[in-house]
Amino acid sequence: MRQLHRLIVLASAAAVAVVAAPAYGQTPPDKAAPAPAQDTTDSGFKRTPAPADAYVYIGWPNDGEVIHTTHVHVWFGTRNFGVAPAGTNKPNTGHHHLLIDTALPPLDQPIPHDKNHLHFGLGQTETYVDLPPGTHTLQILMGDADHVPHDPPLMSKKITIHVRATETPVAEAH
Ligand SMILES: [Cu+2]
Repeated sequence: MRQLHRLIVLASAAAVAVVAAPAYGQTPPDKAAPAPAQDTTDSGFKRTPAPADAYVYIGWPNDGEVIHTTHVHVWFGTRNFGVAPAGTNKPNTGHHHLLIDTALPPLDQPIPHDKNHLHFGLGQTETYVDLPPGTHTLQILMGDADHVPHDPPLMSKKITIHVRATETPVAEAH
């Protein structure tokens, strides 16, 4: 009896899965060329494919750099991959996100939008960030039109920088 009940539960779960499967024919009609298939993640967000040879990098600062200002210039770029504003559904493009002092967010859903996750949704490839003196980490993570990381995700190396105070520091008491 218990076994039978389990079978019924499994059968209904399978039925739900079939219903939830992406329907065919939902590709927007304005696409001239067939777009690569998008996978739907467990969280329900589509992940846009990225070519295997695409990569993203931080051009400045260098890893380990000592920066003598709290107003830090950062620039970044891509190779074998285009930059497009958020909302642009063009294959092999995305926009940059600068992750500051944080680990990678979940890669199957939109990148958070807060002081640790800056979006460059206009397609910018450089910025200035104000960082307090100390050690900080920076990493770039690309996001697609909907701010979801690509599949495979495009992320730069996570670098560490050392920010020194701009003003002459007050003598420390010992
Ligand atoms: Cu974004």
